[in-house]
Amino acid sequence: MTYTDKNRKFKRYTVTTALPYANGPIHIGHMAGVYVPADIYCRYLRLQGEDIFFIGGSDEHGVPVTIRAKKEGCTPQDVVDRYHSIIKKSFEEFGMTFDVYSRTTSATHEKTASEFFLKLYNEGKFIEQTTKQYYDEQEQTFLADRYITGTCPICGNEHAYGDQCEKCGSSLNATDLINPKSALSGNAPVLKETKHWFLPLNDYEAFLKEWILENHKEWKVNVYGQCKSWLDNGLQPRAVTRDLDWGIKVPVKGADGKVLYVWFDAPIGYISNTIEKVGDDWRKWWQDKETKLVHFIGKDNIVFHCIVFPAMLKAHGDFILPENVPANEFLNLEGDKISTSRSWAVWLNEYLEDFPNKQDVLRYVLCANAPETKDNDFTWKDFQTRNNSELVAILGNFVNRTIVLTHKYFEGKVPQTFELNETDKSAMEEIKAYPEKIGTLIENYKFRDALFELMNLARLGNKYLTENEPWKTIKTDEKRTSAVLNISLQICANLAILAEPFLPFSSQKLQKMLNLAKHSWTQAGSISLLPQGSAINTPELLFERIEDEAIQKQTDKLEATKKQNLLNNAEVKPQKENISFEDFEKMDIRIGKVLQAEKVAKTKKLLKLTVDTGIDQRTIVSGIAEWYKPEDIIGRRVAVLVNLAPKELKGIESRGMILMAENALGELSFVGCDKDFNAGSIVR
Ligand code: B3M
Ligand code: ZN
Repeated sequence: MTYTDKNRKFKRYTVTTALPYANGPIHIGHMAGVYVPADIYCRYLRLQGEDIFFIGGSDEHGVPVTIRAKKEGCTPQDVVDRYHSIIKKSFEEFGMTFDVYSRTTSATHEKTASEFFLKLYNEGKFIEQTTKQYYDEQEQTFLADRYITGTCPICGNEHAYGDQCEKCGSSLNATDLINPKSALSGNAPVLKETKHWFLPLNDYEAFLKEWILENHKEWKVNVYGQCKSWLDNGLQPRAVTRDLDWGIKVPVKGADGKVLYVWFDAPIGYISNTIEKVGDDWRKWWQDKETKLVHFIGKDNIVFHCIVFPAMLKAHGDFILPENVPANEFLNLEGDKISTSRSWAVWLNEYLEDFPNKQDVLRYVLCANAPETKDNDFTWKDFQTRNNSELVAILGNFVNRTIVLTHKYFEGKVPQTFELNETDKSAMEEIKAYPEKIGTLIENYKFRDALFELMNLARLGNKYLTENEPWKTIKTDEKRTSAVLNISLQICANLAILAEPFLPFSSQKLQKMLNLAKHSWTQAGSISLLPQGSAINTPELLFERIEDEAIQKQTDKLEATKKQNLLNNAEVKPQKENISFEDFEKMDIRIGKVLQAEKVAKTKKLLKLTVDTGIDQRTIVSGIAEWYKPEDIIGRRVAVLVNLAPKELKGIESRGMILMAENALGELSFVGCDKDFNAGSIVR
């Protein structure tokens, strides 16, 4: 095995994945950014026989949870109970091989995090500082940044949050907002003094600079770059406590109403979860220099895992530091930023309802398109193409052809090789290189490239089979056919082993089909994985085509979300200038009944209506054809402005106007009369 992280051999691995906030289900952005790569890494290491501990868990403190609780009218505990189990289930269903998946509301975590804080507190590692924070006098509570909204001083967006403007992306301080308002009471908050504990990050600057900028030049460019920019700008003390009633109580006197800042307790959650699972044995995973610690996270968590948490660990003194933090960039969805609050996401639980048993397809697409070096876009079209033209057409097709032919010509038994010719030998050489090629890429966190190489092995198989045409040679040369199918089956067996980290469900299925015994990673690369004469099972399709209708259903769903978001965020038009009652009285509005309706030729929008106004039966041309079919509105009662000056439209004289309500999307709806009133009734 080649070790590229500074070429150092470690005894064991501790691998962590960002603890998702338990305020919503898991979506494809989380999976592509963090969990798919981490699971590939851990499955691979296990196949290499490495000793690893793989940690996950839910982050259950913090303001996002309290906001969701407020919205839903329940307690924060209700929220985290619900989402923790949804998230945990999704991870299980997608084959995540965590050694532990726990939560930061556990008793073990409370104890571990409190003790961590106390050690630093007792050793004088914090500074106490009194600052002014926004306070809601009506609710008698300090306000977290997320609970304050106001106008962004940069772009003028009136709905910016106290920590960030989602419109222009600027990060803000609550005190930067113009016209700040409390999200709790709607009142303007006041500034009030409050005491907090700060970790003086500036004291760790020199250490961090040397540790990262000098000693970890091998970190991913995006990670190293972000660290460098933080360090170049100079570090400031950071508050590790908050005025909030949801979280771990600050375990010292005089700290009533204060809790540990969620970003102080959450990373300690990695340690607590280990303790919860393995008891006293936890130390070897966190305190032994022979252990390699790797954090899988998304780019918004870089500063916490590369700067703040290492400074905490350093301040504590007993811990190892991460060897690597292979953070990914973001995955977008159909061109837009994924957002839980705007429901712009593909949720794992919903995906599995629509695509049952297709976990590997999603794992494949998210890895093939992972945002490893830059933000990337997930589109349903690409999902379909990758399934149909890669998984089905390349991998599935090769395996299927091989197994079907083996049954056809050799009664489902692995045939003999006899003599290998030059083509076979060169195929053999190529196969031999794959385990190391793919493994090295995985060890260097290049999961996309690794997956691409796996598919190259399937491509090699397809090419080998196509060029050697066993369906032709069977008529003249059974020995040759036998050799070709043997080698093709051996390639299938190699694929079954090497695909395990990426496509665990399909790999299992394939191993079963081949009756392949359990192998380690390094045993792959050989062409004697399947003994001659051993029986293989009947072929089952590894992947199936995904048709247009299934994709259409998903894009329709997203369209509906987009529409709903537009409606939710639509600005209400400001009120017009006042008018007198006399002005209003000039309008003669009546209830009319639609007698006839037809489309106006050569127009998209117009309907020609005959309306009984009570006064007369008249023709009115109305721009509603996109929203109503003529046959559906006959007999309908509508509001008509009858004394509007007549106007010719497309050669038809229109006398009056049908009143319509219009929403933010420009959709029209009749303004009705919900009782059976006569035509001619007045509206006023
Ligand atoms: N819950 C943030 C996030 O989900 C946070 C990660 C904690 S890792 C210790 O992006
Ligand atoms: Zn802004």
